[in-house]
Amino acid sequence: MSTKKLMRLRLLSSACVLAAGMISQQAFAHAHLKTETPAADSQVTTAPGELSLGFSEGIEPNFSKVELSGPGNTPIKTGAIKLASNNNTQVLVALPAPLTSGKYLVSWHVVSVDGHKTQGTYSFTVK
Ligand SMILES: [Cu+2]
Repeated sequence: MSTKKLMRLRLLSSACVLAAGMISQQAFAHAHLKTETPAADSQVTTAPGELSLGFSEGIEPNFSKVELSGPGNTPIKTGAIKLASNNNTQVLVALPAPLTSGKYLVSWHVVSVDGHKTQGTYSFTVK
């Protein structure tokens, strides 16, 4: 391996260490939330049967958590985190009871398959 290549590798790995140290959703190669259903800031007229969160990296469900709170900050009971079959970037959370109308906040903390933690929140409204 050439010295130039080695240097580049070193730079890359130090960048990853730096990124891992930051509490940031934008950090390189960590699991960023890319899509969500219901979508962030959306208003839905039909109460969703589940929450679906699509990440940029594979997720470790045993170390990840998705919490939902409803109007007045009420915690909403959800099913356990599941991954979509054949897609470990897609997190599914069942909603056993229909959501009443109001604003909901989704709060997620995930560990990606590379062992890094990311977290974030978004909300949606059921009309
Ligand atoms: Cu990472």
